[in-house]
Amino acid sequence: MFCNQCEQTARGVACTTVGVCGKKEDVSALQDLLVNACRGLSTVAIDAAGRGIDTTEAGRFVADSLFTTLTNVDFEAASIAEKVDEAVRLREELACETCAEVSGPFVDLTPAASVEGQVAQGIELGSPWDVSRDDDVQALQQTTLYGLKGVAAYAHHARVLGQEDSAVYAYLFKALDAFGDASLDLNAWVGLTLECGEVNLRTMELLDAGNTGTYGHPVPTEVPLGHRPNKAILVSGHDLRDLQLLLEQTEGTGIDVYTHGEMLPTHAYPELKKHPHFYGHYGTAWQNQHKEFEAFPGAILMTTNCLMPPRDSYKERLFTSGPVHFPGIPHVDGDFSAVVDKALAMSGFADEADGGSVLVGFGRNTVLGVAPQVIDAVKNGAIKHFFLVGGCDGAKPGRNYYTDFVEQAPADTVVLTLACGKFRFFDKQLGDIGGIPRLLDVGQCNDAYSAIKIAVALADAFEVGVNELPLSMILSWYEQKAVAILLTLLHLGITDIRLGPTLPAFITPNVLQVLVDTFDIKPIAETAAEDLATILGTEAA
Ligand code: FSO
Ligand code: SF4
Repeated sequence: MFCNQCEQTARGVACTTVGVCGKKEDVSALQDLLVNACRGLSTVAIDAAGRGIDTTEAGRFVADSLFTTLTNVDFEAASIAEKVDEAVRLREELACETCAEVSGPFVDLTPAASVEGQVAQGIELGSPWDVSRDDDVQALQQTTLYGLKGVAAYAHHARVLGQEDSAVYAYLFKALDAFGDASLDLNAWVGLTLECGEVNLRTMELLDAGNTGTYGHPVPTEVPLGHRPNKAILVSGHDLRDLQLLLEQTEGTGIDVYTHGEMLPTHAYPELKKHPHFYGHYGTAWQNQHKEFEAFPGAILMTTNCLMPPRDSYKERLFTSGPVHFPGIPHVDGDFSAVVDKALAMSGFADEADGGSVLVGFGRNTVLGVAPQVIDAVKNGAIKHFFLVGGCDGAKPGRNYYTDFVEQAPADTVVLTLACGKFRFFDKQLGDIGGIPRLLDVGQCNDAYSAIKIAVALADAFEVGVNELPLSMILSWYEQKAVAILLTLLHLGITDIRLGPTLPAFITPNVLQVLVDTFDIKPIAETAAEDLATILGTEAA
């Protein structure tokens, strides 16, 4: 196996025997086979679209398939093998027997009949990028592939809420087909990689429309971090639709629903918060789930990443939905009665505990609703600088930089945050500047679009470009949605981004140099104090 797609990859190079995430060699081989099968399907879909055939189903399938290959989503060999078969079925459906033959890698892939056979096939066919190309082209192919996986995740979430755009699927086909095109040089791959960022922006726009169109714009909402005496279900991941269904199906059962990890910002959506049993938030970021799930006295539903291989202590009360699968864990889609039954059979919380609260709901609508006050505060010097401290959390050491950064940010600065990295500081009391909270939770990683809209609106108000704003982006990455978001920021021409805790293993020194030269992207410094001093032009403390 060779997997280098996430930040915790072994030795900072690649996982080659078993994933640090717990992914096994058979699953890795099947994921490679599935991506390769999607490459063949994409080549045929491009040809079919040229013949006027509707390829929407194939587009949806490719998006869903790529989503399952994200870090911490699908650990189950059988479910991936089924998708390989489905890729081939769709490819055959789109193929034309009487037309000129379509050529390209994997356009005639025939999957083995058994899961074991497909594993062997996946190993034999290898990684879904062209290993015969030079290292820099391979690096850009990998960057594009990982960005595509992020796009695929957002496209899936958007589609579940009724939003899709055939242009997004067309890009998935185009990029996957391009992996086999030996005529594309380094520059062409730079273009395709940045185009991934452009398509991701469109995809995040669709998701934003799906979320806000279905559930309303997030409003500032205080979320309890304690608990109250009732039966309980914990919902983790990112999927708002699953949460909605779960809230509806638990209505009147006496069960309270708690969020975990990236589900925290969902408390701010009017159409979700209206449920009185949508009570509070429990726990922190994904990498703490072993301890937190173990201690939770109810059923647990994992809707998307980041699932860790579960411990025996809570295995029998864990359920997966959507793209998530784990061997031996019941998969439930839409009908959550098994989750409800499990919660009813458990003790739930026996007592009341006041754990304090956090404020969420500072999406673009809320923040731009107070734009005049924010602009005044900047003009009169009350707010000197904005920091977007956003991105994923993770288990590796070095991430305390982000906690330090927020703690040490001067009192005349405002911190916007999103994604699970916020759990390093989400409950810090940073106070306010003239009524504007100093810590503003924009939402999930899936809400990066909202942060971009806020930055663009502020730039418009000051009649400058985003790069001229007193705004610095301090990002943390872990998995492939973060790659897609980073490519979007680069596509928008945003410079001077600080990225940590380590740079991606799939970036070669030459590609890094291009990023540095063009976008002035840089790794985070050793300490937060150093970066704060550089950004603010002050002496390090
Ligand atoms: Fe985190 Fe996981 Fe949301 Fe990621 S829970 S790490 S970027 O999947 O998606 O922020
Ligand atoms: Fe390793 Fe990350 Fe790949 Fe898992 S997803 S196998 S941890 S590189």
